[in-house]
Amino acid sequence: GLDEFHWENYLKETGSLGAPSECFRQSKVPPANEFKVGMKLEAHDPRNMTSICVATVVGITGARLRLRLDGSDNRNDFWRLVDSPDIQPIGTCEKEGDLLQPPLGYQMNASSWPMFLLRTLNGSEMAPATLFKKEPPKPPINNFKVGMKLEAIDKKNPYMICPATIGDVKGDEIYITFDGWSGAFDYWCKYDCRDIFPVGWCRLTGDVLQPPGTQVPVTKSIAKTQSSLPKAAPHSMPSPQKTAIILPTQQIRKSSRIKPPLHTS
Ligand code: MLY
Repeated sequence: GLDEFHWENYLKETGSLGAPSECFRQSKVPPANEFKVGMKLEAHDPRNMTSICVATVVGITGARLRLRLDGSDNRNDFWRLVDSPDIQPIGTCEKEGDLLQPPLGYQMNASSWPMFLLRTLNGSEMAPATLFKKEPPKPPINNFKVGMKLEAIDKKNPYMICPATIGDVKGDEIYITFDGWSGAFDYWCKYDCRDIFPVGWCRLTGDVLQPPGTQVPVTKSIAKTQSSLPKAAPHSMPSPQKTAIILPTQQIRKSSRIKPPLHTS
């Protein structure tokens, strides 16, 4: 539709550039996702990274897997890339002389764990080793610059990948700001963080890219791209400050957050 999000238009409108793909710790060609829902694997428990647990693929989204730890509930799902070092084939743990652990919040009595493990793996489809891809190498240095655009995972809503901008750079750290959102979701991370992707990643992988928020107007960057735009009379140049784009959805979104009064009659 007309209101669909397109990076090409958006980069032009905001006078910005995507961060070069070499900046990211991601494969230039995104890894193929050949996993299937129901397959089991080993995963580090995100709530207790030292323990390795059995996980089931409960969803596929682009190059990522939606995972649920066996013996845990459905409220702690997490997402991992198929080339994440946090996942491995069933049997890896044992081969390395480790034991598969119950997840944090294992709902049953701890003494039931060995039998639970046996039953959960018995007759299950185990993801073959060939589906796990090697983690790409770290780029040697932090090459991100303030203003560069990217696609980033919203850590508070980790199924969401959203248009974002580098807001700050300090040593090996970068500040991820979410376009159109007030700042509540922004975060610092290492430049080689696996949660950030070059512009176009979602289109390539088939993952869902969220549209920018409508909370705050998107900053239009200054001067540098004006030369690349068609010549216009100086008075008709857009303001280099902020371009206010007030969409009707802003009102809808805002008001939907306010709970209506309870009617007693
Ligand atoms: N339900 C949440 C979702 C916010 C997502 C923000 N991300 C995309 C930066 C809300 O509307 O507050």
